[in-house]
Amino acid sequence: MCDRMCDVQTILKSFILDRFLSSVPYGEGHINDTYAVTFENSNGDRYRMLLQRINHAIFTDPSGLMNNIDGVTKFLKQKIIAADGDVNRETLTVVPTKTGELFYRHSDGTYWRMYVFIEDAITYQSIRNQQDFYNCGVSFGNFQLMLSNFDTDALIETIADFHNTVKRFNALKAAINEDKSGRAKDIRPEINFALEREKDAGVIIEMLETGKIPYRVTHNDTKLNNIMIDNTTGTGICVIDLDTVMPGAACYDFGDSIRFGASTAAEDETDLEKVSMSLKLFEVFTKGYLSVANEFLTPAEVESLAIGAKIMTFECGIRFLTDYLNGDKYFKIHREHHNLDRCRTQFKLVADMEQKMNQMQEIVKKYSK
Ligand code: ADP
Ligand code: GN1
Ligand code: MG
Repeated sequence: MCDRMCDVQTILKSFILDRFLSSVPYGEGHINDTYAVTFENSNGDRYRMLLQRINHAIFTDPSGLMNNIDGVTKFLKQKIIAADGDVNRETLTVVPTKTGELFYRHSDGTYWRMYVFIEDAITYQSIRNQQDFYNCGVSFGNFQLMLSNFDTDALIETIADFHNTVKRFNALKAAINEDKSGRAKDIRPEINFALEREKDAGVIIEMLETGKIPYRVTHNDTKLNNIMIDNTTGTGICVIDLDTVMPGAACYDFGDSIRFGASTAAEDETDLEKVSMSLKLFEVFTKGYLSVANEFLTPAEVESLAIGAKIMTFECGIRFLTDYLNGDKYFKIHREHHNLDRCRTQFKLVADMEQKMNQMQEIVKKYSK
């Protein structure tokens, strides 16, 4: 692991003094660099920790970011204790440095944090069965419910305008005009698909800004692989990747879950024939999410869910397309044209959701109280 972590010992020793045994790159996130690190304590017991290099090109205020995560996880821990839950597995636990900091700043300018490793649970890139996705809906509903009385003023915006789809759209227009990588001429169909839907970009922001729907504490990145599924029970045990927990719309979380989890193919599938939004999966997630969220959502928020799924998918497609035009500067890529492939799956899903919007709205109605 020494390409990015050249001074492993210094970084690890700033958190834990036990004997370091090994470290392996871990997970499939697009943003941070993650490692599973094994230690051995003085009794000879082995245990793992989760080490992450915070992507500080994206999260430009690592201190504010870690304060958010510390505040949210401590708040969640109180609720978990009150509900007699397992406080070490049902939320992330930040491991502070030996000097009590929430992260370590290395002399090479990189930022590192450590979490307790949640064992006997796993994240999935695609669902194994419908029950998994129902359980995810329950977990993300619960996450919003537990944070519904968290003080939003205590949170900084870790990425400004993260789900402001209008600003995302404007960034796309700028990227098309600048055409930094000279790729615009080859992707006219994708560019046109986005430009034809300019009016969609403002839909959720307008609902928030006019007060039609309230700001809530939302996760904002509710991909399937940001939820740990317990190996024994198969239920969602812990919502992870809390970097983007910020005030937002409830339908951001609902929508992003559908975008990723209700797709019949991977986010970067190149055979678009395989890509569609499964109404069956949409239904099981909606059923799980609303079984909890009916408790706090307003009627207008419930009404925003199906459209939120489309807008979040559109926004993600725009972001992949923008990054492709800008020369792949934001999302990690693993092959040439990776961001274009990702953009294409998102736009295929958007087109499919446009066809299925009435049925999606009916399903939401069926499970709302
Ligand atoms: P990214 O922001 O890059 O997506 P994540 O925080 O989601 O990074 O972490 C990447 C992966 O690492 C997750 O999908 C999950 O598989 C694993 N992971 C993250 N946190 C933990 C943890 N505390 N315990 C065990 N595995 C974890
Ligand atoms: C990124 O970090 P990860 O892989 O969970 C991105 C999300 C996108 C997602 C697309 C901070 O999520 O917003 O929806 O990729 N996170 C950030 O897969 O930009
Ligand atoms: Mg993640």
